[in-house]
Amino acid sequence: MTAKPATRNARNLVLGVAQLGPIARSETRSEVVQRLLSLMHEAHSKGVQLIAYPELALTTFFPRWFFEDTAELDSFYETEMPSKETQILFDTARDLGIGFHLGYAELTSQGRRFNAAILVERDGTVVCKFRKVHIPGHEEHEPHRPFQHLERRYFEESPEGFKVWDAFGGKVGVAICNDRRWPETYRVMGLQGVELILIGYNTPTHYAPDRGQNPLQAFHNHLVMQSGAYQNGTWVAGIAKGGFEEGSELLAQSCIIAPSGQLVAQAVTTGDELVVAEINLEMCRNYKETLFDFNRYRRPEAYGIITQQKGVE
Ligand code: ING
Repeated sequence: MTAKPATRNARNLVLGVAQLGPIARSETRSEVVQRLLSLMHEAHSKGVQLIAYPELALTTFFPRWFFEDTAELDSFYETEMPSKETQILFDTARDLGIGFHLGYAELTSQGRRFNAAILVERDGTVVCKFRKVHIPGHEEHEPHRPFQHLERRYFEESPEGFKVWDAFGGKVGVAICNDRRWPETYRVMGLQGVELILIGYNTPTHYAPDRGQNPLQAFHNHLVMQSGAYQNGTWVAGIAKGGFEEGSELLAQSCIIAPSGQLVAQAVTTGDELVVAEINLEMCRNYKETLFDFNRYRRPEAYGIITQQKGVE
């Protein structure tokens, strides 16, 4: 009988990535919330302590259409969080002692629109509300496209940037969809000691500006998150809204990635699917205190170009 290998100092967290399948335009908030609750109960039965839902998890991906009528556009936004329909999600999570991440479209009382995500601790306290920094797509209606990607018309860029919060026994950060493609997203949080980054996404597999990228969507999706995880010694969770949604094939491939860059769990369907892994936040030290010891090896004084502001001649 070989001796049981000594367990590394563990700071474990049971993480549940709650991938969603398509949400129909006609689906009500309450119908969607029922799907979220079903995944939450499944997560609780599996000992999950933090469940993460995708970007814009309460509605269909509405930036695929051009709305002239503001009232119809407004119907896809939340003016309060929790709202009447999501209060049951907050109450159930608190009763079950499970924390959650939820992406949604935010319409503020000043009329400002953000692609947002809220992070709530197991006792029901709100850890943070994050707003998407990198907004992809286009601003004006482009009728020639098979479908629109009007995020730049419907959302403002976050003024706050990327922060890291003490929660779930570690240092947690949030990014949304296109944010995951920019190395700065991970490094700005890496410099703050992040140990887990939650990234919801809605990614059409058809990319109108360059169809050549279409067959590479799954590869690029994991490439950027695995690189970001490894180069900053952090866990990364990618949470998809996937499947054939209102005529658009959305990439699934939800996953949990270790600080080594390894995929430790991933979805195998394009529908509602819970992906669970027990992650050891202490594993981040294996990279943060060796290869990526920023204080010892990183050379900001040699990176002159990175300090230039956008558009500076
Ligand atoms: N979606 C996409 C994303 O960055 C996109 C935009 C689509 C980029 C297809 C590349 C290819 O994943 C959002 N919502 O940011």
